[in-house]
Amino acid sequence: MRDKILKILREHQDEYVSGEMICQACGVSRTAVWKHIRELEERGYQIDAVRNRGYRLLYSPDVVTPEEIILGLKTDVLGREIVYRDQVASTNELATELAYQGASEGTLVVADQQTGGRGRRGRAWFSPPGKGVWMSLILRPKLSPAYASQLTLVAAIALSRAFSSLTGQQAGIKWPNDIFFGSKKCCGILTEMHADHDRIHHIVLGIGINVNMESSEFPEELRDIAVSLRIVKGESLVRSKVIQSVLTYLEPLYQQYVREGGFSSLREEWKLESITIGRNVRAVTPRGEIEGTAVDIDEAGALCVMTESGEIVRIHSAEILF
Ligand code: BT5
Repeated sequence: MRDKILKILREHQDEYVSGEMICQACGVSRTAVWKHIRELEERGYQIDAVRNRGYRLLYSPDVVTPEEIILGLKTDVLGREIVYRDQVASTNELATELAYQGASEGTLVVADQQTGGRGRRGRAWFSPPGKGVWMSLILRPKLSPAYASQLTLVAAIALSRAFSSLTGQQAGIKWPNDIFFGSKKCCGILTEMHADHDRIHHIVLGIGINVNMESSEFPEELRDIAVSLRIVKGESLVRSKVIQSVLTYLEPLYQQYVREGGFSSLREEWKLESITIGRNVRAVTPRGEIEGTAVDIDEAGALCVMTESGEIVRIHSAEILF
């Protein structure tokens, strides 16, 4: 109901909308409309209420609530269901719980703040309130578990494209799960899978995006390695629009990944967004370090590194240092 009232106010932003008209459009009483208006105000919306004229929306806050994300979202599957929390330990954790409870394909879990945001291998992800997009998508591709990690690469293409278009600056993918501007990270991906031996039950695709932080708002240890879309663009962005843009770029790529059975058909597109290929890298793998030049990505998404001796090593999982 709140979504509907907000939509009406948005459509008539330059004028007052009578309480009567909202009642009729929504099929509820005047008292109910007034209650919903109060709730919107509590969430940071400024609504002018004038006797005998009605309501007018003056200001919408930068929030990542379902009503803001849904309005103007053009996807068919991704984000059609949205679960929002002001604060959560980790959206990946909550999404996993919801996935086990049967949440549908494309469900988006989003929080204003994470108190226990996670990176890979138990690392922490800085997720303060009001400044970023901390979200997880629940996906149920009918694919073998071997393809699950490739979804990280597919999502990275969408994120890199979305960020370039939102900021007007070129973003790029650092294999496998980071999006960079220049030498600094603005986004990380954490893909977690739940499967049995031949079938994916669900994948939780976690995405953390630094949107509106200033440099000084990053903790000391991140200041030299992290960046936000705002710093890159030189002005702040509306977080719900960032989410819409990411979902819009991701949906067709995700559909292609499911239809074609994995990442291989998207390999060339990935390379166009990559800042990894052609670079000298040091890959820290569970079985030791490999140094060389990143020369390609293979059909399965492994990074191909040519060592000094000319040998090509395929790296499936590693920490990459430039
Ligand atoms: C990642 O891990 O980059 C994956 C991050 C995924 C976060 C999302 S937010 C929504 C969802 N829910 C979660 O709980 N997680 C996902 P990794 O490659 O391991 O990088 C982690 C490292 O990045 C840390 O050790 C820091 O050095 C650095 N880091 C932490 N917070 C950062 C931030 N906000 N911006 C840039 N770098 C950060």
